[in-house]
Amino acid sequence: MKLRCGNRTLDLSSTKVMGVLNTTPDSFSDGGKFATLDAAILRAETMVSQGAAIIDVGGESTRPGAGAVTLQQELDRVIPVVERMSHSIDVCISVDSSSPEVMLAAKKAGAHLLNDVRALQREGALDTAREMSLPVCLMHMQGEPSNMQKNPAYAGVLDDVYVFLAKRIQACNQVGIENDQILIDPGFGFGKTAQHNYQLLAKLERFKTLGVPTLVGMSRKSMIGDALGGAGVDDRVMGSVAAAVIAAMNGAHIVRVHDVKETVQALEIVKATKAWQ
Ligand code: 7PM
Repeated sequence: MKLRCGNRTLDLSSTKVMGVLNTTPDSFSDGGKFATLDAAILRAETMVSQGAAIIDVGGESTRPGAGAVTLQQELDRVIPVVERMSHSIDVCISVDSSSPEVMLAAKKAGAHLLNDVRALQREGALDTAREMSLPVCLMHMQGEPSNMQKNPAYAGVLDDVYVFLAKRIQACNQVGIENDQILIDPGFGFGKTAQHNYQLLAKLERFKTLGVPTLVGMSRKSMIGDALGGAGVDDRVMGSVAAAVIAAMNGAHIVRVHDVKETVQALEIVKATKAWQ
């Protein structure tokens, strides 16, 4: 499988790493503009030097219980980074947003991939994605970040997530976004208990029949901490790398991670092993 990312093509025959670039809560438009912008670019350069094939730039804090950010806050956090990266780093740039305005501005600033945790369900998002003709990752989320972890419940998490993603792919096809422009993501941590998350990880291969590449993001999430007796977010590197390896062995094409160097090394071992399967 391949993924067009701007004027480059990502070869997804071996699992690729997407590095998470968290923009700080204070936007770049404030006094700290250059300090935090320089820091963001330095971080992106480091992740690329460690082997990240994609850098994911997000401005909306989607952590459970997070309050909503304003559109302007999101623009202020994301656009300056994408703009600077597109002129200074040779890498596939993805923008983690559900807002059509942010998507459009990000493409103008040089982004190559849309990563929408709401699977283009916001008003205008589907049409904007079609107009921009950028590849898009459609992710499953139950509820909203402010309430999604209150009491996640499914008739059957695997079937429910699968059917949701199949319907969103169909919605994209109906407006002319073809499957070679689409990725899917089960949305680990987005309205799921630890058990739901591990069922999705164990049976990740099921999503192959959707016919598009799979992206997963488990890095440093509570599903890792839960399995490690409540390990804090800074003590989840090994667990996150183990989850990335399992996902890659179970067919994931892209893993979205904070710890790029460690994950890239682990995926080399996966690649060496898969060569003989
Ligand atoms: C809870 C903890 C919820 C951490 C969300 C997060 C994903 C994403 C994020 C993902 C895709 C975080 C994430 N997670 N995009 N954006 N898949 N496609 O890393 O799993 O903070 S936000």
